[in-house]
Amino acid sequence: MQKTLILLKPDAVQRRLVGEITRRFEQKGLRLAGLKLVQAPRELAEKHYAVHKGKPFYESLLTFLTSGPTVAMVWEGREAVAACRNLMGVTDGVKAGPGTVRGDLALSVQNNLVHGSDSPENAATEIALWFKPEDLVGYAITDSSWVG
Ligand code: YYY
Ligand code: MG
Repeated sequence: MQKTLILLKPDAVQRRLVGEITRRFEQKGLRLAGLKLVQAPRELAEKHYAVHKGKPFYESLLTFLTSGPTVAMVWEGREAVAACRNLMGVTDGVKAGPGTVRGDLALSVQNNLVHGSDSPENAATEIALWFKPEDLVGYAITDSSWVG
């Protein structure tokens, strides 16, 4: 089964939206494989957003991601990367569709509550940045044959 990294960024924690957002991934039918609260050091934020280095919003993005605790999660399931990106909505909260996390709960581009890996390859890299292999838990979900 495919895995993806989801971050509930510092604005989600500060706005007390951790439960509301986590509920959406949970109810989709994904399996929670890892969960931790992290005060990200700058070095981790730099590695996580390395692809955006040099862009005008890069420094501000790093300041944001290190400005308070982040909830890091690994979710697993069929096409987990795409399933989570669909639940999140597009980057800009104004443009994100209703029913998505960003569309329902965000108005900003930068402060858009959630990060989700954009490919299975990037998911593997990002999961390794935020989690040790032993932090991930494998277990059976009893309704998995119903979820598909
Ligand atoms: O994957 P996603 O989070 O939807 O967007 P990315 O294009 O990967 O950008 C990462 C992050 O950077 C985005 O969530 C907000 C921020 N950002 C920004 O502050 N200003 C932009 N013009 C583009 C992205
Ligand atoms: Mg991205």
